[in-house]
Amino acid sequence: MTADHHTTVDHPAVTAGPGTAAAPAGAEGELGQGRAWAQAGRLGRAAAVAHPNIALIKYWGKRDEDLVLPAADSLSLTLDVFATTTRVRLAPGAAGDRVLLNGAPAAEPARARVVAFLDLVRSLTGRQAPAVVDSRNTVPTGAGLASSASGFAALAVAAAAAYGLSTGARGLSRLARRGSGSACRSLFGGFAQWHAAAHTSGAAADLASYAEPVPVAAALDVALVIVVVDAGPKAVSSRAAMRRTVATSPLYRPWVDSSGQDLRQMRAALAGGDLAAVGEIAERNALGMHATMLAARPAVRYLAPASLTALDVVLRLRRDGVAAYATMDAGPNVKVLCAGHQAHLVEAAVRQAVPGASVLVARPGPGARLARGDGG
Ligand code: 2P0
Repeated sequence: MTADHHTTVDHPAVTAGPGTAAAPAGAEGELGQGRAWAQAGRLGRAAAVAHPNIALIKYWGKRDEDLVLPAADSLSLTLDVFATTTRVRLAPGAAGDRVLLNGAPAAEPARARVVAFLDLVRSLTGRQAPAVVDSRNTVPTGAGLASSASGFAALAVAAAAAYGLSTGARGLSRLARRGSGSACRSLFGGFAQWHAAAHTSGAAADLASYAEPVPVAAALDVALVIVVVDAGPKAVSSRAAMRRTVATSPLYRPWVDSSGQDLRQMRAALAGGDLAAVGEIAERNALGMHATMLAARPAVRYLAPASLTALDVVLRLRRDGVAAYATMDAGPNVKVLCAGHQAHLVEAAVRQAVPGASVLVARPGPGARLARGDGG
């Protein structure tokens, strides 16, 4: 960790904007400055909960691997399902960090990523104690269902509180980003945009690259029907896949350029409450991202036969007048964006057409926050 990283992460707290659930309710004020936060720092232990987010405008490719700076802005919806709860307890006498994932010692490379993240928090706070991290996911890990987003968002909040880092939601978003890019968006509830700050580099970009809530028309009623066609871990990690895509895909640059336009149009569609436009933009952005991977050398193909069956159902629903739009991440599972009041129609159609898939309906969920209990 360089001195640069040490000084640049530690910037003044910024009040979380409207639409975020990161700030605890009541008089405690902003996450990172309330009484519960101060107490966690004194006791050296904290627990936090975070939910995954699904990008409607995708993050795919970094311009700085060390600082986790993306090539382009992305925009996501935080869900109300698949929460991760993470407890961090400082263990001053221990020989090193202990990392538990769903009750068992974490395997590599997950363990090393958590230890590197704790090293970053230690460098920011000057507290050198090792820690015990106990993280519990309610989502299959590594299956393209955003477990690293909820995982590192919860870890960022719990570790920052336990080590006594005083910062706001924006600082925590920047911190979570260093663990896993998409995690910076899970600090916030509902829709959030992660700024790439592509016009800057190094320390200035590190300061400017965070997520924040996006204004959305109050009337916009959305649900995401999640079609899990395969819950197993993927063959190629998203980190490796995006690296290969950036390095070898001739379609990558054109997609990044069109993604900027998608993002501007998406913001307008969300502000206007135009579900059809939101869905169309999200679907083309996701399929374009998969096209960049298919053109990588060698190709990265996450689409499975059952994924295509699910995509066909979405087209059929639209032909039948149901506003349903697909998005996919670094895995074979399909997420269908639709109106909340029509989610049951989409769910039934998918269940019938994709036997063997597990299907559940998610809705907009809250941002990362300290959990009840002291994390002990
Ligand atoms: C996203 N994905 O925007 C995109 C779309 C997958 C496809 O963010 O290397 O686990 O830890 O920064 O955040 C998955 O990438 O990658 C991801 P790292 P991350 O949600």
